[in-house]
Amino acid sequence: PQTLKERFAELIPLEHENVKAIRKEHGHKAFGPVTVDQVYGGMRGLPALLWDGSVLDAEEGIRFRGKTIPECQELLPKAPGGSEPLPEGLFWLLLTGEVPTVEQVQALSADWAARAALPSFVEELIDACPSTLHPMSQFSIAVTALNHDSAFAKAYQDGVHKKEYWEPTFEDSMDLIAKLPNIAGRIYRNLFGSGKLPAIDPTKDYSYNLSNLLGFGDNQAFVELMRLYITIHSDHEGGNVSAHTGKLVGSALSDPFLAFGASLNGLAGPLHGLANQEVLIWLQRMIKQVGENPSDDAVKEYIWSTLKGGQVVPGYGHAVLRKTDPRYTAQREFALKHLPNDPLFKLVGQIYKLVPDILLAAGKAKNPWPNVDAHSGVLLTYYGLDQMKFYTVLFGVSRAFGVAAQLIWDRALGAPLERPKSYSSEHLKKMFANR
Ligand code: FAM
Repeated sequence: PQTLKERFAELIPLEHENVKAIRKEHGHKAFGPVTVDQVYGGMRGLPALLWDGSVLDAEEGIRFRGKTIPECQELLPKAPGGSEPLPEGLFWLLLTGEVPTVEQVQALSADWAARAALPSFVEELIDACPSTLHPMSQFSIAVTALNHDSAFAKAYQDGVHKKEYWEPTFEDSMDLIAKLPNIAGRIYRNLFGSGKLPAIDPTKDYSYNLSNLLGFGDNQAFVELMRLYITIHSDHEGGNVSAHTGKLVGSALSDPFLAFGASLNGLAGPLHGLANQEVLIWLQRMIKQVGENPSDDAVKEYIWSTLKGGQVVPGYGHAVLRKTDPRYTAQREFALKHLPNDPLFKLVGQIYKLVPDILLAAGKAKNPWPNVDAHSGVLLTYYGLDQMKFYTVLFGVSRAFGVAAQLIWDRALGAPLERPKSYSSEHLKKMFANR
């Protein structure tokens, strides 16, 4: 079957024509005013980025190349006997906009398995990290160190023509994605496990190999969870901190390892990817205070105490979404199917019933509904992966799919260095004094 690289190479000239036509017809047209509040307020809603892989609708949630999560679950190839989409198929979709065949997905699984081994110095770097160093910092160190063998960095030094930038970027991106299970598995084993790491099984899919490296390979339901987890955490349009960071750093022609290392540092923030760890810490604290079957009043009291303490309720709210995150709903459906009676799952459902009204009553959050992080830790805990400091590493493995797909397209389309204008407050006061 045609490989991903061959199909992608065919699509590049078509996309160049598409962009040229759009800029010819619309290039001079304006979106509208940019307000001073947007400059002070984190650029909310500012039209600033282009990314065809996924778009986030405030009411509907994410669409990957126009397809909702349920549509991806239905259309993307599955593993034999599995019912969740294979992330290999999601990556093919993000990059090409097309649904691959099972054979094409199997070839991608095998290609990634063949690229999975880490340089020994990277293994030693990970092993040298103290157990007190957060898994996300260890993850970022290891990914950045992969720059050592970057095909793009080498090609650039060798004077590659800018029309060819996409090719070594593609190779680095394949290597990046392929090496994440061994990095994540090694960090997990060093912190929480023991013994020798299992070898990558070249006949199995990506999610199986990741699960196996974490010690859950023989748990079919966990492997299925990984397939769903990696699919839904992969991309969330271009403006979220980790995707936006990767794009920005890549625009300086830093290779995919340096760019994704930067993404991981953004993902490690409590308002972004670290929220999935924060949710579990918040839940455990609540259980310590009100027990495992609390009354609604006790839960309400705990939620209010969080807000009164000047903290955020982790797993709720979103900078773009204004409805329940479909990534939350997809996880809820998985839980209803696999762990309907789990006490922590029931608690998440009870909190879902109570938080939105309280956030609305508190009157600040623009979106009182749950996001992807409100549910993910509960599923992982159920299967025994209850070390919450590790959760954002799994989020990072998945987000590499979206960041890498963007980097490949950016280099293929010759995306320029990103350099927005900044102003001082004094300057703004003068600019708007008489308007
Ligand atoms: N709990 C308490 N207050 C919240 C809140 C929440 N869940 N969500 C928003 N607010 C507050 C926010 O802190 C701000 O207060 P201040 O004016 O005092 O700064 C106010 O409501 C207006 O904020 P907003 O416009 O509604 O939200 P933002 O677009 O500024 O921020 C989030 C969006 C996601 C950072 C925010 O909702 C939040 O902090 N949520 C909790 C952390 C979390 O779950 N993050 C994960 C997001 C997820 F999508 C991801 O990236 N993994």
